[in-house]
Amino acid sequence: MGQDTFSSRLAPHNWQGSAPIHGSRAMRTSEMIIIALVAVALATGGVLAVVLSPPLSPCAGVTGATRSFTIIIDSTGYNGSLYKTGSWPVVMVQRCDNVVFTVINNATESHGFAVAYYSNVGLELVGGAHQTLKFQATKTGQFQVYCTINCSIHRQMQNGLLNVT
Ligand SMILES: [Cu+2]
Repeated sequence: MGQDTFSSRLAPHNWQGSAPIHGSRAMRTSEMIIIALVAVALATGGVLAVVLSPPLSPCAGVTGATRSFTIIIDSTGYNGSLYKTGSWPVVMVQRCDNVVFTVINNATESHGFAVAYYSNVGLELVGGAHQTLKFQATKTGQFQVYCTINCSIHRQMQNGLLNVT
């Protein structure tokens, strides 16, 4: 500010001296534009960060109970599903529970074990294998439990149900 006053006083006597006044004004304008651009960029970045950051899990900070289930696969399907009509096996948990499936394939052929939404890829178990599938049941609803390998009893291994309430 003091410098402007000094330059203004010089201006009538020294046109060269007046040049820096316009120069410094121009610089201040460009500085303001840069600051404005930075501010816009920061604001946009902030908005993008909010938009792009993944939503918090509905179970964040919630320690759900652990619910363990054993699934035996053999020539009668999942826990005897060959002899059941309707959904079988049916597993009931509460939202945010930690679900643990221990899957034991007592058959000689390979079988799959998938849970819709939670593990669509699921497990693949060769004959005699056992594996564990774990997840937190963050979403309520009814989710199909099914075999993913085209086995000899495939149709009777499509109607398992996980019920999350
Ligand atoms: Cu199958």
